Amino acid sequence: MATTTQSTAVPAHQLVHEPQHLPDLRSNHGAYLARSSVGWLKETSANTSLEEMRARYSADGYLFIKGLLPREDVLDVRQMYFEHLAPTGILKPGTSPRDGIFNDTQNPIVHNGVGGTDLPEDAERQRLLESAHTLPGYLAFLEQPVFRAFVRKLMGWDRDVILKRTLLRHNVPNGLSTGCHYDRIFLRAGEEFLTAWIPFGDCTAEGGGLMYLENSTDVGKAIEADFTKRAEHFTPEERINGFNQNMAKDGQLSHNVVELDAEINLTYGKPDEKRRRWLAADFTAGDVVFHNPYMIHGAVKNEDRLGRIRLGSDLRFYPEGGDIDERWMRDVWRPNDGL
Ligand SMILES: O=C(O)CCC(=O)C(=O)O
Ligand SMILES: [Fe+2]
Repeated sequence: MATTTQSTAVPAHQLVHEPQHLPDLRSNHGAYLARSSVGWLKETSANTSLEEMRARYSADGYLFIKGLLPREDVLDVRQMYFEHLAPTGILKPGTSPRDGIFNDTQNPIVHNGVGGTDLPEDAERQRLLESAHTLPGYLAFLEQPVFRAFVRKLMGWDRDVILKRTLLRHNVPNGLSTGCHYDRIFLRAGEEFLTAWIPFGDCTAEGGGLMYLENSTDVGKAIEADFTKRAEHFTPEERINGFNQNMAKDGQLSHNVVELDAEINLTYGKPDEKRRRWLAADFTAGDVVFHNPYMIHGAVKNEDRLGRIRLGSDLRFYPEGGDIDERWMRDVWRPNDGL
């Protein structure tokens, strides 16, 4: 059930809908965020004007488009991925790979995916995670002309380049999720790149979707300026390393969203400003969220009541000829690529 929270003077396309029950959001460690620190991502319908989409992206640092991609194509990738991983025992016996239901008799940590901190120890599991990134159906999905044309139109680019290193990340229920970060930590060149996060399957806020810190572009930039200052004496190799000694072990700002929220509020909150909330969504297959290099975000811990495995992919686009982090152009994701 959605209720409208703004006055009727606001044009219909700018209305923000606040369902009555905000989700319980937490990351790998720590408590749930207080409800007063939680909100919903602003939805944009696929037929919104380009001008309005650009205005939202620029003002909010993200653009959450409902139903941009054909649902069945997105679910085809989900099915393909879980058929590929099925030999690892990740799926509940008797369920379909298209549904992607976790076999909860298994230890979630053994079934860690890419990005949820440490990889599974088992070499065969790692090999399958790696080869999933070269499944022909997945690579074809990334090349969809309509989607790529949309990215160029949104950004006003004549030609786009998609980085070869995309990340297909699954998070099983009660397993580990991606920590909180902004993408520029890992992509050390170019100010203009665009990230598209695609959930492959329906995924509720509490089922491991992304959460974004509201209006955090400036905070990301301020943290980056601080890292840059503290890295002045570093060698160029150290500076380009997202895991350098300024950073947490795995380059994330934090795996505890409550702690990070308090720290950011203390350091960057202003008494006359409304406290920033963490914005989440119930995603459905076909949705895409675009975000800028400095927006702070992370994955919610997957506590899906239906046992669904969260699968998403992060794609990054640059304008052709733009300043690019070439390390991400070398190859698809590999377990030991050091990035
Ligand atoms: O899928 C995830 O867990 C993280 C995605 C992400 O950080 C991104 O798309 O930039
Ligand atoms: Fe990210």
